[in-house]
Amino acid sequence: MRELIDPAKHIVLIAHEHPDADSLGSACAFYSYLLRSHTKVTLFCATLSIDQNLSFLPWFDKISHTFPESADLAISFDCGSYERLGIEYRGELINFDHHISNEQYGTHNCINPDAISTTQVLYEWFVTNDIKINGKMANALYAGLIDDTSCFSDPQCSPSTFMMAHSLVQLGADHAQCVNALFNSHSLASLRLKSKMLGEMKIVHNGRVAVLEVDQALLESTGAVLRDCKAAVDKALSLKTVEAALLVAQLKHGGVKVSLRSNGIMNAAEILQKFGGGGHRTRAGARIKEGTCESVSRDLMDSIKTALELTARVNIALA
Ligand SMILES: [Mn+2]
Repeated sequence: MRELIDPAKHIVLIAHEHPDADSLGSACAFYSYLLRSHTKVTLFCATLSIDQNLSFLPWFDKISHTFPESADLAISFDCGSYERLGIEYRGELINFDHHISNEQYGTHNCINPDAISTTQVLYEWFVTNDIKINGKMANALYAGLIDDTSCFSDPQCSPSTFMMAHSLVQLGADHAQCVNALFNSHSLASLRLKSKMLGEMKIVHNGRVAVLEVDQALLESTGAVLRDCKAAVDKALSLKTVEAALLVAQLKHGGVKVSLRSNGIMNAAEILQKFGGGGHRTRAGARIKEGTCESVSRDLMDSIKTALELTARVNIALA
């Protein structure tokens, strides 16, 4: 990897569209590192209106929405598919990621599906390559770690997760700042939306599946935005009997956005891959261009039920 990075004249770091703290945190940490050796580095994101809760990340004010023509190397972070980059670029590309569904679209792919966040993939890369992690880098890497683990509540957290957290806090990551920005800075609109969504949530399939549907009217009446829907679907999964939570949200310009959460019994990424999406075993997403909330919800419910039945049968066979 370094043989590609060292001679590059203009490197572009790409966070995916509608970035979260993992994607943007990774790109920001890498930006800090590259400033030591390179004069031309661009921090790029195709989305114009980035969640302002992420503005505590270092170099947030450096984000550019124009892809530079002179780029001779691009590095993407946390982008499971080429489409998520939000641009057309066919040059040299390093792909850092942890999605099990990653399409390996890079000319070089550095993917670890066992890593809990892309910032973990990066942290391990820095450590292996003997690269000093300064306070800014530590904070950006830590932000991605707590975002992707929902502040260490993900059952997949392992000793390596806590070792990484321990070391990043020692290196200068600010736990209070990250937690407050990512978990304690809700807008009133997002809380109103969450309460309405949970109020209208349907529990089906013997209490094993929660379904939440959101249309544009609900977003407008609460003043919330699409990314605010995430909190309710995560909450739905916390119900004792629920094994899968499905969110189907109507998009402004046609099509629907789907988010699927699983307690790990069913593979969410596998299901949404059939619908052009991807992600992880416990969290996956897709944007479906054709169809309405009802039709997509119906199609997906069939796949979810089949997957749950299949795991039940496997469990009986193993018992
Ligand atoms: Mn991630």
